[in-house]
Amino acid sequence: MKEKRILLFFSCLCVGISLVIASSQHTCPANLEAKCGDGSTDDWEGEFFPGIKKIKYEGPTSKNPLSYKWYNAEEEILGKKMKDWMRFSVAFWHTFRGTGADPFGAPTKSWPWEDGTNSVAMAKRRMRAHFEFMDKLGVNRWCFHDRDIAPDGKTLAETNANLDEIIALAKELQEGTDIKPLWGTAQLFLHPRYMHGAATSSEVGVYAYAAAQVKKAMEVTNYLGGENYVFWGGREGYQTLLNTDMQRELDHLAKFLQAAVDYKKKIGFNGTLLIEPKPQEPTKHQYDWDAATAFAFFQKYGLQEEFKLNIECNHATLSGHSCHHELETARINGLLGNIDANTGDPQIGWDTDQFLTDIAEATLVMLSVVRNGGLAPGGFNFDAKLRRESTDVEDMFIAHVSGMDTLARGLRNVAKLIEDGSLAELVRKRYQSFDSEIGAQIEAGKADFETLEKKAMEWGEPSVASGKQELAEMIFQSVL
Ligand SMILES: [Mn+2]
Repeated sequence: MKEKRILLFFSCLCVGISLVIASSQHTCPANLEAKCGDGSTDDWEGEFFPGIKKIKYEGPTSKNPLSYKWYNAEEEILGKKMKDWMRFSVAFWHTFRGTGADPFGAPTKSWPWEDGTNSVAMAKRRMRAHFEFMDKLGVNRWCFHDRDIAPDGKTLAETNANLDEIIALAKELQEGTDIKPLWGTAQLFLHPRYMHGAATSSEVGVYAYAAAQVKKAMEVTNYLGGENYVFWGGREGYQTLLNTDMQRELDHLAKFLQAAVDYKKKIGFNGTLLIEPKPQEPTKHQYDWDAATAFAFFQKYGLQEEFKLNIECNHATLSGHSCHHELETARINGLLGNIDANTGDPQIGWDTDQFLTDIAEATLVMLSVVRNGGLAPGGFNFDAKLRRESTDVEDMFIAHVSGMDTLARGLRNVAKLIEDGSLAELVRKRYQSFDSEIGAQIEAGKADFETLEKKAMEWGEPSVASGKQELAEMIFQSVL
């Protein structure tokens, strides 16, 4: 059934792409006065978003959809500027490569700067649009997969040359700004060669190809001043254990990650390496199931000092956890490095990657971030796409403004929770019996079973206080 769905997805995608190509003629942004390249060169001088001015903070009473109501970058909250708590970044793949295709339908977006090709010239124009978008949004970080920003060539060498050309342009566009990548990564899941996985493929040639791709992606991320490097094991997992040597695949994955650590040190890349857990999709079982599974994997292979986690809210819910659970699991183990700020749909069963707009969830997310003392050198990236039915250029801005405002509002709510203090007091009181002499002995690992049995005999039936769950919820609701 699943295979049929995937087949359907690809056939839809192909039909969609050929439709777009067949019907496409060269288009320019709406600003027709601007110089418009013919698609074969990158001599682009036009404005891609001519009707949109820089997005500004206008406060919660503003009705302007192209303004921030809660995110005020320079405002200080809990001892840090909002921009330093949030460290927002634009995800190139969703924002500029998202087509609106889903498992049942063709692409719906036809952005005015797209000419229907996957050429290097088109990649350059798209990169220019991306930089104008960041500038107007007021976001100074971005993240990318190697293959989203530059097209595949006929050979690996040609592909690397394509990537170099786009990276040179990105470097040029970054110059004189404070823009840099929050992180880079290698796309190791789209191409058919990766159908059995990359680092966990049964084919040694694929393992080597993936290593070469990660090597190059780490080099260009470092060259652009990227602060982190992410591994999402797109197809690192299995479909059936009947044909899978799970132990051998996990050993291969660990060797691959260790080689990445070694290469990072060799080239002097100081960025944090991040693993992004996900339970399933596209494989039936992904090896980085959730934060706890990834932590166990790190410990088994001695990688816990070299990696942190990039927690994605939609992946958290797919694994049967809340986003807050995954963030706290990562945080208490010293692994919270970055957040893919998105959300799933409570009724749709797959990874829908929607912008996070639930204020309660955003407040819980920000509670973990504040407890973590921030995310730096990590941050937030919007691993979120416009809905299939949102097809106006303006929607790209509105979606980001809405996602950023929701998290900013979450941060403001956390400040209120901390200032109010009653939730922390409720938790403190709940555990106060451990503030006793015997409690301290237990926590210091000095209370053996004989000592505890003596206490249990002496005390008789223990008294058990109310958990106050409804009160905790009432306090939490009061700040939303
Ligand atoms: Mn996702």
